[in-house]
Amino acid sequence: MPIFLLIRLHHFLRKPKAVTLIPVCYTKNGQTTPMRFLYFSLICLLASLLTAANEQQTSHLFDMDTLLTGLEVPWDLEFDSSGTLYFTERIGRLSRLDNQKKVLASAESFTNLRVEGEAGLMGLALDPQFSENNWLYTCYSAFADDQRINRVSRFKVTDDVLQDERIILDNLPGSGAHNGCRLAFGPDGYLYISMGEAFNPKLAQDPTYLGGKILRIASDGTVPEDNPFGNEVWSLGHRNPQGLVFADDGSLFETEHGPEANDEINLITRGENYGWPEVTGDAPNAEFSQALKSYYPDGTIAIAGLDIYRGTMFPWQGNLLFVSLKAGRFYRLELTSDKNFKSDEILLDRNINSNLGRLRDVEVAPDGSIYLATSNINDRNNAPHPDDDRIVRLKPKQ
Ligand SMILES: [Ca+2]
Ligand SMILES: [Ca+2]
Repeated sequence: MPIFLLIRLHHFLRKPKAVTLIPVCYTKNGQTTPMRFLYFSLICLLASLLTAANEQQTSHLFDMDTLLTGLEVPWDLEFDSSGTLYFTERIGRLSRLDNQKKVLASAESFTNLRVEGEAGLMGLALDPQFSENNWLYTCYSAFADDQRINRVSRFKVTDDVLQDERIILDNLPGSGAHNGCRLAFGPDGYLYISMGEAFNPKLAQDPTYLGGKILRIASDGTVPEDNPFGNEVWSLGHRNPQGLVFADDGSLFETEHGPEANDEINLITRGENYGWPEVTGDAPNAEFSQALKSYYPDGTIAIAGLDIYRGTMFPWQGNLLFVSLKAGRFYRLELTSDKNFKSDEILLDRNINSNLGRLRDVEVAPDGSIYLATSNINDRNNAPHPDDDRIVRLKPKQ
């Protein structure tokens, strides 16, 4: 007879949600003696625990389709209004996926592209008028006279090729890591850019230094007149911001990696100082804006991509969705009406109900399904999956 073990995973989770039903063993002839039954049950219990640890069960929330495999650190997923996906890979590929994948640009398309460590081709944004002008924007790492920099460039997609590079913001601080580089257009039509402090933590507090900041520019690179410091800086005191998204009401949310503790989710306000390196997390401090939410006081999970749920496929309208590298987690976070933390939920976790490993980006498609990008190539902790890296699509479990 089949033996079913209901494994409750409370002890793995801070906010336990996952319950996994694991069918395990059958006896050969369907009959057992009491002693054999006990012995057999113990073996089955061990086998099922190993199965749970090694194969990891998929979530009870999602049906998952793997859309692409064999990628190398897909970094930023973005959709046009018709639902066609554009995405970067950090090694310097920019591709489009509708019915099939088409590579629009490779490393040579980017001026002196610098691929090393956690640097390379990263942020991607489509122009608000993309359907008319075919302009898209990338943030990438480069060498300029042997200096490590980051830059933002505009390109045009013409005949399935990325062309006409125009550098709109150059010589941003760069390093092997802490490069930031997420892009988002605001409802004001300006382009917002997250910049890491390039391992110059003190300079994150200096409004004349463009690292450790959220920047705001016009799409031709000029500085808007109402920026708070007379340059590109919109907010300061950031460490390595890897997620940036606007809500429908114009609120700007950001994620950033903490040092040893306290990754942050921040609500970004013009001219505000978010504390790095003086303070981290959500401890009250009159001098600095505290995080909307931080994870965790006893260790980081390396939060990266961030989006806001829009659609009807899941009942999560207006929730923040974000993913983490180190913990391989996918979260949703519900806000109060005045934009404070209300609750959160871990939807996927690499140690519990996900075989995706590290997660780099999350993007909600126009149809309300949710896309995730993995980031296991060069994973320092675990060997990559044979199919890494991947882009998957999540729909509600049928
Ligand atoms: Ca994205
Ligand atoms: Ca902070």
